[in-house]
Amino acid sequence: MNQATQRLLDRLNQLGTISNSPDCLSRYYATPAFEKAGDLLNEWMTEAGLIVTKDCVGNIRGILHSQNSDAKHFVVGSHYDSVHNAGKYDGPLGILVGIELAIYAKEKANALPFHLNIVAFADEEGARFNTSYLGSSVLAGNFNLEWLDRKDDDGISIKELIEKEGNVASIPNYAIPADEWLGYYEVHIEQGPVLEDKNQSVCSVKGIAGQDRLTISWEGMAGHAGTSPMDLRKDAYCGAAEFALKVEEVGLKHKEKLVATVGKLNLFPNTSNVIPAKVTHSLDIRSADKQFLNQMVDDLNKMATEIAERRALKINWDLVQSNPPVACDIRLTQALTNAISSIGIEPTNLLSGAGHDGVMIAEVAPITMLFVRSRAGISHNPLEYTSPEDIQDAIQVSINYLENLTLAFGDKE
Ligand code: HGY
Ligand code: MN
Ligand code: MN
Repeated sequence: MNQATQRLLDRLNQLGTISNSPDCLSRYYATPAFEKAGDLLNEWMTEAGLIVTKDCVGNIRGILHSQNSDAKHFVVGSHYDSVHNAGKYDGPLGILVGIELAIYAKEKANALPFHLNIVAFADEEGARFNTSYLGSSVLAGNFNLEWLDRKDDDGISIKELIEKEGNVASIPNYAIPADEWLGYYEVHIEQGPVLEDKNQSVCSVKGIAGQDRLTISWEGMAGHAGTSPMDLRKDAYCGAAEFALKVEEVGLKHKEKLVATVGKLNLFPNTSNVIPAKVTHSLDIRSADKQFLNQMVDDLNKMATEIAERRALKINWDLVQSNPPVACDIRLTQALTNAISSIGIEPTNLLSGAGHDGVMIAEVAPITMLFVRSRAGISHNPLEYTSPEDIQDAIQVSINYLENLTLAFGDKE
């Protein structure tokens, strides 16, 4: 294992211990563990010789400047927030490969025809507020001010958190203007089984599936579990449960092109001898086909309304975030494919079912992604694992990709 891979693994393991929970890796946006991980990334970027800034949303951005002052920006990054009970590769791997790229490029910075930016994005998962890509939307200049009033389970708003670090009015200042982007590159674990089936360490990505995130609440009536007749109840949980099974049914029926998940659920008053009065849950639904995705969301909305009417429940259907499918840039992906072939790997181009920060950045710049094999396709789970050998391949391919871009853009800038 070479020095870069060893250094990356040491850092990845260190980040993997920085958690808000003693029992599992849990690093939600703007929590103490998140801040601690950010400080460490800031230190490593500075050590690599980057000019580092942190914005009020929490993105940490290190720049290795080209000698050509009006060169464009090539951004390499990923996220440093996590889901609850997370694996340690999801997000940090891409940031740490970026830092290794900066270390590699440092001594040849003058030859770089672009400003190399390494970015640790603040809130890709959206686990705390159910709105994802808060961080990357800042750099892309498409931060949605409507998100500011969203509150977490403790009633804290995004606005309050940002205003602890700075002011909301400054957010547009942190964007890279669309005409100053050269492109974006993210190295990320595949989080699926294909590379393992193909016995391949890495592959390029052709695009990212569309995703809608909703928050749905059902309101019935609290009642005594011992005295309320079964046929006279307005049980909010049974309504939500019936709907969740409908979600699964629709997903199974269209399993070739749809995934749908009810992953988070809050119940009130959440007491064993009280009929649930209110249930609020998430709905995460995805497809590469935007029209079909819209149709499925409409169909599920109709099913939910029918269940609510039949059970005399009040329903609230809130579309929190809707991201269309995005395509990776063909030309830049060709340079990445050449880098993959240059280490003797058969090029494969996969669609990503998982969302990534490139979804936001694709609105203003060409994006590329490299997937790295996940053992048994497991992710969002402490069993998530990627081998040192595959990580070493990912670093080498990334270096070769940077060299290909330097050649391709060197004479044009
Ligand atoms: O949910 C996702 O696809 C990603 O992990 N944010
Ligand atoms: Mn991720
Ligand atoms: Mn994730």
